[in-house]
Amino acid sequence: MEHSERSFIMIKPDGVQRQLIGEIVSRFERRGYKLVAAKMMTPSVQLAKQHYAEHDGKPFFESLVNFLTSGPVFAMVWEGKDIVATGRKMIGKTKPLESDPGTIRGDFGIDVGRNIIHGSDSVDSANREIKLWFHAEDLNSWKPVTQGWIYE
Ligand code: IDP
Repeated sequence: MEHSERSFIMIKPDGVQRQLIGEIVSRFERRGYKLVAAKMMTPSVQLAKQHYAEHDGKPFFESLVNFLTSGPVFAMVWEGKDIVATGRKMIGKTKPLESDPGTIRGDFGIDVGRNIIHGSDSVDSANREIKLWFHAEDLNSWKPVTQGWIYE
């Protein structure tokens, strides 16, 4: 019973400003996922560009980088069974207005450029993003006592 899939989840500057850190962390905790790393930081332009490299050249790229570097973000690594796909479901669609109520973007957002949170879109992206934002020694291996009540 090893559920070691990991995802990089980041509360963007709008989510931090709107004091949604506790709300969002709580949703992942209550679902049964395990927090293995977290830090608050203001990303450098270089880091933001690397993170969103796949969007380089798109019309919204510059404003996206400006937004992400405008203030502190709350970067996290969460672990558990199917965390990448389930994390995306919990987050909602890229556009908050297209996100169902009950999802994070569907409950708290309106505009795409203020969509509160990032979550890795594949296991490969997760591995890349975790390496980009965290040092290996910042990732905690631990076994929550609740594990046997969440996984059968
Ligand atoms: P995702 O965050 O749901 O994975 P992506 O398509 O990877 O969505 O886009 C990354 C981020 O770029 C989005 O979360 C959003 O902040 C921003 N973005 C995406 N498309 C647009 C757009 O058309 N206009 C403005 N910002 C956009």
